[in-house]
Amino acid sequence: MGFKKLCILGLGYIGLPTASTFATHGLQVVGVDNNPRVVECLQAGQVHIHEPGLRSVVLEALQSGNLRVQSAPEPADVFIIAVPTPFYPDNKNADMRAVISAAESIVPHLRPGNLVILESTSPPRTTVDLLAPILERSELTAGADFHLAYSPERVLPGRILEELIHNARVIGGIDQVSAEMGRDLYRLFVQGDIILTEATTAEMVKLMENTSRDINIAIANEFSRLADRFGVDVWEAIQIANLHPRVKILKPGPGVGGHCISVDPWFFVEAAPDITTLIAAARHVNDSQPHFVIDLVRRAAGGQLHGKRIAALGLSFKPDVDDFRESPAVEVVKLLQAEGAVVSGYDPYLNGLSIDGVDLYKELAPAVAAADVVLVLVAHQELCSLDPRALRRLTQAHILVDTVNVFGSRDLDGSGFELYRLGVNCCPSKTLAR
Ligand code: SAJ
Repeated sequence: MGFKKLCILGLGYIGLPTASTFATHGLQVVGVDNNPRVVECLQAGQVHIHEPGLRSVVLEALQSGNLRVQSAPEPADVFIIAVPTPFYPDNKNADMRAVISAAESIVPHLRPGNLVILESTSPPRTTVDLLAPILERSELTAGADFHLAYSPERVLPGRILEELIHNARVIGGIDQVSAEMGRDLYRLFVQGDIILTEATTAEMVKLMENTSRDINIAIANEFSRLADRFGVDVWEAIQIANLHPRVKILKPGPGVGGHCISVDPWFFVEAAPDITTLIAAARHVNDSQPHFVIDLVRRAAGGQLHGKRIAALGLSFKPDVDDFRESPAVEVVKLLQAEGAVVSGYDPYLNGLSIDGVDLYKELAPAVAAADVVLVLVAHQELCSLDPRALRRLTQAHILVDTVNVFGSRDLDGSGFELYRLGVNCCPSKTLAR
């Protein structure tokens, strides 16, 4: 198709790996970010995101001269928009300001024959109803003069570079030619299947994937509450249920975090509130899960949290990443503080996180030394391989609360810990608060 130059707007968790991968596959790539710190950092050859393998791909792209980083777009054959689409915290409506301003910044540079691709997760019909009209301010017509497609990113944080190349990619064009041009572009590095469809279908596919995962985690979390009430070990029950060939229950935990699964289902609810009861209910279940963790810790601590010193182990939104956005572990810490507990935190991936009134450590020993309760919130590798006896030697605490089943199958005999686990009623005399 003769693409030579690509301009990619947004150099975050998706934009930066995508820009670098296109650059290492021979395209001239202009990476654009409106955050001057990101631009300066990359221009100085530093990478602002922790993601396995990313640093070396970015450096290779920069050193080859194929990747340039700057604060504004310039003319190109292809424009990719990969900016964040969070929600407004008060009403959970999609905050599309970054997409709108990225699209507006492309308008002066748009030329006949260009291809524009939106990758940001967006409410249904964004490409046709929001993006096309903005780009048409260029006096070019979508479909006739320039091409337009939606292609969602579907990569898992922690495995981004590998999944970028090997996952199936969906490309939804506003017409057939747009979709085919998108396929020719991504074929430069995508080794998985490339499926062509139309733009609104591709938008829905993305939202359906994350919504279905959210609902599946919500049922696991609700099972953990039921198991607690009925004196059952939810982890054992799930393992047995999953032996059924058509059952695949996910894992309960302190809740659902990150910038995708805890956000995207709301885009459906906003777009069609009258027909999304199940989706909204699952969101409420997952958002309320930190309260059940608090209840468990309160029971483990003997009925009250006020004045208790609690060491929270793991603060990121999921294991083995340095991403603390919408982290349920952080929410648990804040709820504990609100109950008057004195909280310290440990996370081996700490990078600039701060929580008012909480001492945070990258090392385990200072976080747990003076604790009354040790609370495990994220199944980081470091915690999965932790010997309970070694942990016990670091702390005066004898109460261990495990919300992610790190210690469920471990031998704690002789460790001196009393173990309390999410989804296992360890305190049968007291029932769940909610
Ligand atoms: N979680 C559980 N129990 C589980 C699985 C996950 O409580 O059994 C929690 C995690 O701890 C975390 C949250 O859910 O707090 C989300 O983690 P995740 O690993 O399920 O997903 P993300 O947010 O890292 O990435 C998802 C992926 N989507 C799906 O798996 C359907 C990824 O492929 C998407 O590209 C990404 O969202 C995105 O950017 O939309």
